[in-house]
Amino acid sequence: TGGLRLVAVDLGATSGRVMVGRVAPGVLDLEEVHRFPNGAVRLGGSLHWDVVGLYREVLTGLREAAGGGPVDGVGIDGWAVDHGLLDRDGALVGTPFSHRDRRTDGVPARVLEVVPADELYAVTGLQLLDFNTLFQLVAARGTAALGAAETLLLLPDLLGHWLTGAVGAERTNASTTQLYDVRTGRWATSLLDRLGLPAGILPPIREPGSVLGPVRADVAREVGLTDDVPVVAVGSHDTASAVVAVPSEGPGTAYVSSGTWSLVGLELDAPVLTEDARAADFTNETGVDGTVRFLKNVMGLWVLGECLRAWADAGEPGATLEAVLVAAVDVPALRTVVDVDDPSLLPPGTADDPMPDRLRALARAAGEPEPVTPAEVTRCVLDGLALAYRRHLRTAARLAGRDVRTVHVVGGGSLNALLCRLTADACGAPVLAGPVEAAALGNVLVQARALGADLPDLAAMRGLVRATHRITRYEPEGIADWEAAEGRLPRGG
Ligand code: LFR
Repeated sequence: TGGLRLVAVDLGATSGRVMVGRVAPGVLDLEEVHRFPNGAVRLGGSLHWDVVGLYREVLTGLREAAGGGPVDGVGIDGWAVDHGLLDRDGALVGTPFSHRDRRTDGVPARVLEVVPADELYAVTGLQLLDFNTLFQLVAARGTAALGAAETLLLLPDLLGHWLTGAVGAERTNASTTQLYDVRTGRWATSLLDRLGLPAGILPPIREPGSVLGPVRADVAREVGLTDDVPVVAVGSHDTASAVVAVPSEGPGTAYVSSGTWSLVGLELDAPVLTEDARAADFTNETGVDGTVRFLKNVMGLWVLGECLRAWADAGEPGATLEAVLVAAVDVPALRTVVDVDDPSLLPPGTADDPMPDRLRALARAAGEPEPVTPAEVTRCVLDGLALAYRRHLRTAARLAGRDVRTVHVVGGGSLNALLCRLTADACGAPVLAGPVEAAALGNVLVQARALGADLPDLAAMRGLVRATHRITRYEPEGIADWEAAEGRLPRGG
């Protein structure tokens, strides 16, 4: 068996990459062939994605991949909830919005007047994030773009459509929209009806592992692919793909998928739709093979990334990622405790209102010492992330009736040794860090199975990840009193 050579497109909100994965018995490796920065663009006062630019980057990556040898399949995953609208000619209407745009401020409260929170949770099982697709559509009611829309495509499905012509909504990403009924696995059409939203724009749901179709002939020619290369629907939600590649060995493990966002939780067999889960605002997203991602969004390394951007713009000397992480080790633990999930940290920093100032404002409001230097700000963010992971994992364990004995950290944040140490310490459990490119690996694994590799289930996929990737272990060290720190959080535990 020669194995498979598969292209994984993994779109992150701050960077995208195109990787070539090789899968054969006992083999799973990735080579990055193209990486590009990504970020929302302020356009006419709103935050948008340059989706045509993203498509061009995908083509560049495909060309690189095709140049290196025959390609057996292509899969696309990316961040959730954001989408494009197509009109009846199949043309994009409007410019897709970023979920960090402020137009959904206050929308959830208006929706809850029509659909009470307990009812909404019973149907969708999702945490109330202002940017859920549901709230984005409610904010778009009455706009010309929504009026002209015939089809809504989540971004990975939109790019897949441009590559193949196929139209559909891959299930794992559909489950993040809050337009999806987690009980039936169908679109929640009566919910849309009640809110005056056009349910007819939601395309048929397709399964991760199904084939969209071959790359269009003109596109294949343009990038140098052979005919009939299949585009496979993977877990197109990046978090779904990342969780596929969490090298866990069974229950008793939790994960932190650590990228721009940190997604903190458990993999379960069935959603937890209890009143306690709703009150804790936990989400039940659908995973590959019918699993449930029972988790909470934590603001993640976005906050540090925005600080670094602000320091670079201000010409702050030596405030690189490497330097601030080294310096942060020497800042006393829990010097400043802030709630990193505070909504003020969601929008991109601006010249007038840079991210470090927002952290200082939160500290002031909570009566905490203000973090002044980049090292202090960095430590404040990392301590805050570790504290959030601790809180949410305890809550997840309680709500799901599970023990958490180890915490897997995957994604870019698994390279952040200080954050991994703090996470182990805060959670009181060993952290197993890696793989870094979990989403791309999960993408490749689901493609491989769809194209005939002997990877019957998630356990087999994870076994292959364990056998082929180095995992770094961090033990709790007694760095700080995290329990006491919880009492310093404005919202408590
Ligand atoms: C992570 C992620 C999260 C989702 C957020 C917004 O990249 O997909 O799972 O909540 O981005 O789409």
